[in-house]
Amino acid sequence: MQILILGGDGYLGWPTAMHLSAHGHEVAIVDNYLRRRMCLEQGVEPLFPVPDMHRRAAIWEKVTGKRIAVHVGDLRRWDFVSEVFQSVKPDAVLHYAEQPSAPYSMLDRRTADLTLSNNIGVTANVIFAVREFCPDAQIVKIGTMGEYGTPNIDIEEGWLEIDHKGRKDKFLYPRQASSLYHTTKVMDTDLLWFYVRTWGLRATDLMQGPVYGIMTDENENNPELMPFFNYDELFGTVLNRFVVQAVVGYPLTVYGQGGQTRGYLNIKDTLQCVRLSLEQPARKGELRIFNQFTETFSVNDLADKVVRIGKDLGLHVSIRALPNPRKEAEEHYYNPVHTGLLDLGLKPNYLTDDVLAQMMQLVMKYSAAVRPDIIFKSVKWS
Ligand code: USQ
Repeated sequence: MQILILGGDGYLGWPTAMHLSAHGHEVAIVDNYLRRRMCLEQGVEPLFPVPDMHRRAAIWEKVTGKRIAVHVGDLRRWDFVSEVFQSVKPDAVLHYAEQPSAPYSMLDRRTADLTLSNNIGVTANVIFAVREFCPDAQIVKIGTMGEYGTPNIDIEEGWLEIDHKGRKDKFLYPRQASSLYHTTKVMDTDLLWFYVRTWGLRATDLMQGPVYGIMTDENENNPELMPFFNYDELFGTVLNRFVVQAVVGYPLTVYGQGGQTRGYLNIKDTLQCVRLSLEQPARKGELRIFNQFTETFSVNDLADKVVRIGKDLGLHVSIRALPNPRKEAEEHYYNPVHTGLLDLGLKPNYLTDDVLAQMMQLVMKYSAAVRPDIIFKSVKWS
């Protein structure tokens, strides 16, 4: 397949590009380096330097003989979007091109506006471009488990049948996000569903939980191909942050009571899930939704694991419960269904002690580069 990856420079975008290329697909990536610019703007940086997209594609080609085409530009601009779609002629479009941080979206009015206009505007352009240039291509979009929030009932995979006053119908599962970023993902799903109904497009929306990890099959033994890995409060996900904190002796930043439970997955499983969704596409006129995670943990569960494995590795790891800067339930029911991707063939890489120890050992090689001052800034929701 000819696959166009939007957001190909990011934490997940670049590893996905290599993975799909390694599996025999023709891959083109697009990015405007928004993540890198937001990091510069906020004075935070990834754990290790990451070459730009042209350089990474050249390294990949040298190692594998496979080419990844690179397009640099802003997907909010229609002239750029139409040029890319007409030159690539994709069979499938994988859409990661969003501002991905909940805390960044809650910083101030300007970052809220950027999150809204970038995320909704790019999703709309992707939909318009697919209809105009490649109406048979599947759109695979990364949504988030955070769209559902933490309801006091089981979370289904995207849809809910409702029996009301003796009549039945099926609807998108109720969504109640807990940050502006997560709310833009809810809006994306609504946009997709409207145009799937109206224009008969085919789409898969992947409700992904927080991802952890660095190593994938494609970057092993080649540090220059590792992902853009953040550990700061704005752009780092919680387990990635805890691992870095443990390595440098910074007490683990558990927010509030630490009972916040989410569905987590290894970065290797993100790659599997998107590949399986691309290779076994939704039907025309179908919006298919999968819950993309492999196991659930509370923040306390993760902190306890990191303390235990850290001690095995000779690290001094402690926990510091901090007042929660976010507005979220700290003790709640959480039972989401997640069978759809297993049915497509996902073979999970669970968070075993070995996996966590390997990740810590890798981060230990970069401990001198860690900047403790960017770990906790307390971006408040209120
Ligand atoms: N948390 C802590 N301490 C920290 C950081 C986070 O206790 O130092 C807590 C948060 O309050 C939250 C949980 O850990 O309850 C997860 O936080 P996170 O920062 O790992 O995840 P989140 O902000 O929800 O966003 C991340 C990604 C986002 C993705 C989302 C999936 O940045 O792109 O959509 O995970 S989900 O969480 O399922 O919505």
